[in-house]
Amino acid sequence: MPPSQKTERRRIGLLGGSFNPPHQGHREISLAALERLGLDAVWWLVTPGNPLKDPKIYAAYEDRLRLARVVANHPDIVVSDFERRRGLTYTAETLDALQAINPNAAFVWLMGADGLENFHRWKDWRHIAETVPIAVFNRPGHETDALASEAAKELGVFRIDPEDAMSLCATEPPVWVFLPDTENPLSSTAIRSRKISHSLTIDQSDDLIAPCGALAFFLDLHPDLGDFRADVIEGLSLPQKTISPKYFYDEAGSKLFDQITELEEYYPTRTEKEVFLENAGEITAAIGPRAAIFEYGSGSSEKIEWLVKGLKEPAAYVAMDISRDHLLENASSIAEVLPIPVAAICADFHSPIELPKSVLPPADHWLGYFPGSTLGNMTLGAAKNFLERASATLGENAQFLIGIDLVKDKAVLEAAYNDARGVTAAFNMNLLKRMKSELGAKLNLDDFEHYAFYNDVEDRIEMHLRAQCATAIEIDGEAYGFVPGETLHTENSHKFTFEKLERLVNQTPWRLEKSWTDEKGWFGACLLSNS
Ligand code: AVJ
Repeated sequence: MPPSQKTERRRIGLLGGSFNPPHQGHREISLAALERLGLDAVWWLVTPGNPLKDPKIYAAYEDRLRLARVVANHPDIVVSDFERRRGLTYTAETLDALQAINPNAAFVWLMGADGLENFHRWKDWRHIAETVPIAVFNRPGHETDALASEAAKELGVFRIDPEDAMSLCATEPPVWVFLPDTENPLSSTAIRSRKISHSLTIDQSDDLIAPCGALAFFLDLHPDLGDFRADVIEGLSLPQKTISPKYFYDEAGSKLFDQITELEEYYPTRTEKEVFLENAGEITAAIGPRAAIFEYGSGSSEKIEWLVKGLKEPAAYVAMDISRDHLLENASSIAEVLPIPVAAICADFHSPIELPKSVLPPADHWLGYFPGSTLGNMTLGAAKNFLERASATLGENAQFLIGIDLVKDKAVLEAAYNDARGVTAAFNMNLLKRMKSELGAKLNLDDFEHYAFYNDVEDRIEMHLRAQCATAIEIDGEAYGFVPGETLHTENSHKFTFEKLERLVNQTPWRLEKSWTDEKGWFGACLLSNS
């Protein structure tokens, strides 16, 4: 690793314990560590203890956590329940887990002199000493016993002078320092007034949990999941009956969509993959080094792997999706395989999103990532607003990589939404099934048929549910009548030309930097820039 990068690593002191109760000694050690070791932050790792052994202590965990935050009372001391979240009891395991999810942090283990006396009894204590530098802070009356302890003796040759404490974090372990004068940290006032956008980890708010399992953070913006009943009633009351395509994706609908992506006729998924993989070298070169990636609507987080492999020193990957549980599951599993910090935000991209950038290692710039041609589901006005919000979220000097489905032969387009096996029809009809089962709607499924066509005035595929006879959908005692041939509009899927996309983009802070397509020109990848 080049030296410039090493100095950028966040220096994080770790103070573990039961904090039962937390007291000023914890705080003094932390303040001394911030100053003497030049740390960016200290994390207090409150250990849950063994729940089987002492359920009473376990029950008090929330109290210990809360009290620790009160006692810490410092912007650079972060109280973390990481061990409880991960179900970890041994420091050796905790360190491995923390390093795995925060590869850019320089961790140092902090302990009081009393801790050193017993250190050789800790599970895998030698592994700990080989994993992180250690700083031992004197506690009154413990100096002699601590320095005579088994661990102190065995690690004797690795002890450095207190004068060199500033270099401890950057020294390859095993290495340790004994600081004899902890009691009076010289200028804790100075430390207190220091403003650092500190750690890779905060978990002081209910909405921002960091770290969260394998994730560097999880931010819950509590997206409005929509009220299916209210939206159906409102949509059925419009002159052109309409319902948002977001209601396609319940469990059955999501499974049907996955099947659609495998269909012979449905070229977009497969062609997009081809465009991204065939041009990966050029795309990742145009993105440049040390980008942090924010994916809109990350779904199963499959498409991030198209990029990460080729990117130079990617800084982080933040997955965003509206479905909380799937997001946590998918982001957590991608976190295990990606070599960079992974985080997740539960949000709706139709609302503003603020990225907690300071919780991640610093990036050269942010890259928005929006594959899947989902931009095409929005009206042009909505797409414009979305691009504006994205520029605000990603910040100055950002890039935005978007997948768009391109205008092509009408027969190809219409076949993709009228597959021979009727999977798209089932996907569309699933909305009516949901109305029956979830809203108790009275309707006759056989009265409706799947109807999809290319509207070449608007350049879009439209999907509708069309009444084959005079019929009605009855909800809450109210009947919404259909004359024969009348439709319920369920989705728009806009198709672009690069020129049309550029016209749209030019009405926003973005400019089209570069674009790629496949041999047939069926699908496009566009790289935008707002600098
Ligand atoms: C996931 C919105 C890109 O518009 O092609 C597939 C959804 N609808 N078949 C698309 C969809 C019908 C798909 N998007």
